[in-house]
Amino acid sequence: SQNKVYLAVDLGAGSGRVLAGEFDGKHIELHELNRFENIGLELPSGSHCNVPALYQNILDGLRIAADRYGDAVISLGIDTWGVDYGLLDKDGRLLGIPYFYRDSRTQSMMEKAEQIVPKEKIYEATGIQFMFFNSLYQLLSEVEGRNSGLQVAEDLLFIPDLLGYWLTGKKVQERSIASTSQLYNPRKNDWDYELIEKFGLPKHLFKKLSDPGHVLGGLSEKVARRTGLNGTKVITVAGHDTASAVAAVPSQSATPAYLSSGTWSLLGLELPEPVINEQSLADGFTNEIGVGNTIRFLKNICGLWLIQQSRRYWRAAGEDIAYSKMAAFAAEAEPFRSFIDPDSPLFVEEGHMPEKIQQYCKKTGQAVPETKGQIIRCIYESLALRYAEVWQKLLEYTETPPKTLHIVGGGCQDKLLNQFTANALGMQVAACPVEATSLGNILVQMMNDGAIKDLQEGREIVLNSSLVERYEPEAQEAWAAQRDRFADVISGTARSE
Ligand code: LRH
Repeated sequence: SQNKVYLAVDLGAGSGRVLAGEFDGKHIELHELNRFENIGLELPSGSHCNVPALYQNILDGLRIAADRYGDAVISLGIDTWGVDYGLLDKDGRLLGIPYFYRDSRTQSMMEKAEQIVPKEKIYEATGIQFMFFNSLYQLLSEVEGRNSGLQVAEDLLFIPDLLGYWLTGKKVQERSIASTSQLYNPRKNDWDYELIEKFGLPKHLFKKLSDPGHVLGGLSEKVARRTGLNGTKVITVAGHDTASAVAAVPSQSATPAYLSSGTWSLLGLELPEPVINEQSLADGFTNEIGVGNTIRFLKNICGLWLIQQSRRYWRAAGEDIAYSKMAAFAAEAEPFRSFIDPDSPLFVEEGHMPEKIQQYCKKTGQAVPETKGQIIRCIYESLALRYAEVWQKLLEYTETPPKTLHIVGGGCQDKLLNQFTANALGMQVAACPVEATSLGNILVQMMNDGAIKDLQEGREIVLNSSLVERYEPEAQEAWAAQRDRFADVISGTARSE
């Protein structure tokens, strides 16, 4: 009999893709149907996300799926980066082009929010890490600016919900993506209406939440005609990409440890219940919602953004260097020359990354990296040492420390960084799968379809479908010394949570 095919639409802040997962009863084989860049729109009103262009690219991917797989396509699911959203009027029309989270409109909104509700109270209610771009601060900037869209909006849809609406005509707010807003209460399993009211946000925008694994609807007639897909259902998967990625972590542990490595590095544990207390607030840990209402207890660390931005800088100067080449440069450079704090506010905004890294090193009295290799090595080692710092803290939250850290996502292709991570943490690292996000997206569709009974079974299928590479810690004495040096270097500099 024919294999079943599930489609995953997976959009990151940097790029998007449509993939097909073919399931033969034992393994999932992924095929990329369409890959495209997620290019922001710089307009007089700010930095926007070109959702209409993403939508066209999704439709192109679906057409390819129809040509290639026809009736074998069972369903599709959509996941995207967190926090961003669109507002709709009473007729379902988009009110303005959605903003990109790095837009400067959230400047000083965190302080503003804390004047209205104390930081401790916001954390107590939501358990979410304070990041300047959370939907809360984006929405607060709209309240402050008396944004006309917000005043007439009938619906607020996060990006995966919005794209799902365009495909099906059905509107929902899905729980995992809603939990990234910092307006969701993981203990009440609902929006925190008290916060919503205190911040002056229209209450009617926060509706009944839907869980991953339900049928959103069939493709609208228009979409079916345009793509040639008939009878394909859209399933509400874990709309937050990180939630989908963690769903596919091939771990057998009771509290799986993962590093979802992309533009951001999300390092944490999967826990059954939220952990919201003074210590987790001080440590800056977040409690996002996963498949099956699990908790992603993790920290957002500035990740490959540093590498992506450096690459872009050199490309603008006329040198297009592949990521593999960048890693090769780093491998040849002298070890432990200088460190940065990846989470310094200096690196948050776009542009001039290598120069900013040099500035940081100069300011902290270190050797200034000059060559590309020195700069990239500085990023890699600093990332690994930052992971180690966060890992030490994470260990305080579990009585059964996992023996392996699973690195998933695009960043797990970077062998040098994987090895550095094993060295810095002093533990085994298992790298794979690269496309964890799409696999997690597909697993939820398979649960809906009855092809698998639960996530546990799904994770076993992922393990059987991928080639996991293991890295054992090396050079432990040298790295232990560098952990202390790293702590000294960064101790005097500011940190954005
Ligand atoms: C990763 C991610 C992360 C969020 C950020 C906005 O793509 O979803 O989990 O914090 O983007």
